[in-house]
Amino acid sequence: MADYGTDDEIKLQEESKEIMKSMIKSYRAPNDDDIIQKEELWDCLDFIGINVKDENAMRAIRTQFDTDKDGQLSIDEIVNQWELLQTHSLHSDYLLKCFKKLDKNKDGFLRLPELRTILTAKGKNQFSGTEAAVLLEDLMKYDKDNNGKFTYTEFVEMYAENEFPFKPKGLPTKKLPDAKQKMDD
Ligand SMILES: [Ca+2]
Ligand SMILES: [Ca+2]
Ligand SMILES: [Ca+2]
Repeated sequence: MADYGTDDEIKLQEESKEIMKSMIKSYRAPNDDDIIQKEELWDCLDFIGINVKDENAMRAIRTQFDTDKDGQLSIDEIVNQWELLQTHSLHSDYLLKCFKKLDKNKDGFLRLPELRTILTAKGKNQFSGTEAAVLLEDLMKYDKDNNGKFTYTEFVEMYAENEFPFKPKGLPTKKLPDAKQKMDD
């Protein structure tokens, strides 16, 4: 059975996903298609245990979790990304702020040079060039679509898997890691 022990370790089995999909379908009108409309998104997510904090967090869901970029969220997109949606919803303030900070050139992706700059910036969490290179190479496993950069959802997964070098110790806070706060180039 899935382990719901901690926020950082939220996993859902394939079987559970199928159950969740049919739950959503049965909850909706029989003639509805598999697209979750904007106005029913809050309800639908709430129904499967995802409590979206605010409009800001919801906007990120509508844009970042639309995997096939067709402008809509399907039941599959929601259920297949349930763990990531859960992590996003639990930590949306922190994650969105952190992503925005890290995405220096504001293109919506975290690119390796952006991350390298953060990691090697002066501060008490400073990495050497070599350490940063090793770390980034390891993090590339989260580059699921192999395009050499991280989307928001890939970034959320990195965070969920607790392999997030930019995370402050202990519980996430709105405070950014020291390494980033002290960028004084
Ligand atoms: Ca879609
Ligand atoms: Ca960027
Ligand atoms: Ca990627």
